[in-house]
Amino acid sequence: MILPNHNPQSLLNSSLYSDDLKAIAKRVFNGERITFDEGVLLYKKAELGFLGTLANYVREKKNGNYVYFNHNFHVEPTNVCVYSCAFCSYSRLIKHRDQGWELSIEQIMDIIKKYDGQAVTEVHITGGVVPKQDLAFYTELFRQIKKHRPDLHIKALTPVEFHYIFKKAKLTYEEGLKIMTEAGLDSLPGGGAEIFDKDIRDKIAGGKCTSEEWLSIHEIWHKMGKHSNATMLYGHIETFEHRIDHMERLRQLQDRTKGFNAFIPLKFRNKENEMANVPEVSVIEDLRNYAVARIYLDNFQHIKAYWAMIGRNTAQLSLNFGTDDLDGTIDDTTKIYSMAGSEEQSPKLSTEELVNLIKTVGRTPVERDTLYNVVKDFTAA
Ligand code: V47
Ligand code: SF4
Repeated sequence: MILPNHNPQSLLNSSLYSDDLKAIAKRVFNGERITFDEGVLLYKKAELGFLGTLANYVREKKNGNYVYFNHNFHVEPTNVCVYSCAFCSYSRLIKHRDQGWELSIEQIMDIIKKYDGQAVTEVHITGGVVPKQDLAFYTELFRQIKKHRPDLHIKALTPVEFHYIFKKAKLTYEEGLKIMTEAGLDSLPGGGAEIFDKDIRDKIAGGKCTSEEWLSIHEIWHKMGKHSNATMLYGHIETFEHRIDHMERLRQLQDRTKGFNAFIPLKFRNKENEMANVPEVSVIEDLRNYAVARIYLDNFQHIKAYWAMIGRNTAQLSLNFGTDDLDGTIDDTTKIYSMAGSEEQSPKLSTEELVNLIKTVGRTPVERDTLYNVVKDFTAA
């Protein structure tokens, strides 16, 4: 097991590190924010041990020894999509819709009802974008879910879907989000952010909502007193500057609203998509990226390692490189990552497995709900 140095101050005395890196460490120990250029410098110059030690310091200051997870499952209403993002292994274009699935409200309710009597707290709903799954479809779906199970937190849809649905319904973002909330929407997942730089976004995800639209929808949502997550798709054709630019835009929005719960770096997986020629980055790069995110995003409380995407072993390792959240039990209900080549071909973990995974690296598991209220603290268990 690679462990960061648990005496972070030793970074300042070590002859291994240059003065510019030590200046960044000093700033972090003083509780100060690092700059754009310093973020880029960390990516370019700092090795894994340095980053891990610094990120672990921040992580323990913010979240102690705790690692959060929840009891959740996914619903993917369709994998047919009007868009054709180059990195997506999952979607089937409208013209190939016979190869995909498009669930009806009844079919989705059958999935929801499978969890009757089980201690799940969240349903995560997202998928492709199709004209049929419009405002009326989702508001009716949310109403039926809440009627059947009022306590189930609905974390659903991204600005990619909202932008399309609201435009079609001739609604402003404010009007549309209000209607969705009244129907039962509780919070937003972090998807669709990809990478905010326009040139790269146009190349890999052209046609769907812009970065400004993504950020605007989250800002409006936060100003309604609601919460959401943010993701970043990394390890493809972007540069380190693009990653810091992405995090900088999120950091600025978070300063204004404080509405983000967690930041979730998503590793580009290259199986059977238009970008299959782009090699995947190494596990070392994954850990470095988690660490830089933890150090840079000083106003985000949680950094999530999404185990279904990164694989449970790397997710476990990342708990020493800045992350404090593993997402949830999932129950083999998402196909996005298995189709893109994740190690996890049937993502499903029992509470016991998640708890053991966390305890094995000496951390304390805490079951949370979507908004990070504690459901069960496993300190004594
Ligand atoms: O937006 C699609 C990504 C996202 C690939 O908020 C890919 O709790 C890598 O956002 N390689 C959807 N990534 C998933 C998502 C998410 C997942 C877990 C938890 C939360 C949360 C949010 O998946 C998409 C896109 O960025 N994605 N294809 C791929 N080949
Ligand atoms: Fe559609 Fe989302 Fe896949 Fe893009 S990433 S093609 S928007 S399902």
